[in-house]
Amino acid sequence: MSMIEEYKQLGFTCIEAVFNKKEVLDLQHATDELIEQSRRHNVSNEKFDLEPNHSTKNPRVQRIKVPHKQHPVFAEAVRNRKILEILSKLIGKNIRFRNSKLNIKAANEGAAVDWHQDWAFYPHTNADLLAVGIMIDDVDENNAPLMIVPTSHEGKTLNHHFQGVFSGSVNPDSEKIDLSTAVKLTGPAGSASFHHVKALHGSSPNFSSRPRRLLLFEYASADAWPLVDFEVYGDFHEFQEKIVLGKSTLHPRNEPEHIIMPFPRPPNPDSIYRIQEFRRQSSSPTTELQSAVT
Ligand SMILES: O=C(O)CCC(=O)C(=O)O
Repeated sequence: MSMIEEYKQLGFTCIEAVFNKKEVLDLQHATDELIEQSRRHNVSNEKFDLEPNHSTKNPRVQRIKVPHKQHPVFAEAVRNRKILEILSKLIGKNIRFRNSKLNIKAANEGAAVDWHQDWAFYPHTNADLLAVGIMIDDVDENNAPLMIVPTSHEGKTLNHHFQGVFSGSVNPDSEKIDLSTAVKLTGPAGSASFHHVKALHGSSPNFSSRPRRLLLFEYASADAWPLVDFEVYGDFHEFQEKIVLGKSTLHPRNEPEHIIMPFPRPPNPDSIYRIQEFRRQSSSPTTELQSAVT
C-alpha cells in the first residue's frame, strides 16, 4: 500500500528517516536543554506539565508545552521540507500549523495517554487535519509507542464525555472498540507518524528502561476553521502567519462531519493529562491500555 492509500484507508502512516541524523541530534539537544530549564520550575505552568515527583535535582517533565515557541530547533522543524511535502499529499496544498507539544515518558515511568480522538478536542469545519508524531528517541514495542486503531477515523465521533463532562477519553468497552487490532507505531529516532484527526489512539506508561520522547505537531487544511479554541492559533495575525504551505482563505469548507462539542469542561482543563484524570478518578482506562499492549 502506498503512503497515501495507507493514510486514507487506515487513518495513519509511519515513515522512517524523515529527519536525518544531524537533525535528530539537534532535536534531542533542544529537548535536553528545555528539560534542564524545567529545574527552575516547581509547578506545572504554561511551559511544562510536570510529573508529581519532579524536583530541581531530578527533573521529571511530562510534557513540554508549545515547544515551537520555546526553542528555534522546534520552530524550524514545523516547516521541515520533508514534513510539508508529505502533508501536501495527505491534506492538500494549503496548510496551516495549529500547535505543538512534546510528550515525555521517562524510563520506567511516564503517564498513559488514554484512548481518544483529537477531533473530540478540536472540531473544525472539516476534518482535513492530522497530527505528526516525530520520534526523538528510538521507539519499539516496549517504550510506550503511540498506538492507533486502524480505520477508526471513519464514522462517528466517539463519546468522550463522562458523567456529562468532557473527559478527553473514551471507554473502549462501551464504544465496542476492538483494541486487539491497535497498531504500535515504532521506528528509529527521526521517524514520523501521521495520524488523522479522527483516528483513535493512546499509549501506555513506559515500562522500559529507555525514555520515549514524542514531538507532536498538529496541522490543518487552510480551509478548516476551528469551531472551538480559536485562541490556540493565536490572534488573527498569528493565524495567518501559521500558514506553512500555500495560502489562507476566509471561506471555510463546511463538511457534514459528526461533532460532539467538548463541553462542559472538566475542573482542570489545561492539558490532556489533567482532562483525562476526570474519568480515571472513577474508572481505570489505564488497565484497558495495558491490556491492549499485551
Ligand atoms: O504521547 C503519546 O503517546 C500520545 C499523545 C497524544 O495522543 C496527545 O497528546 O494527544
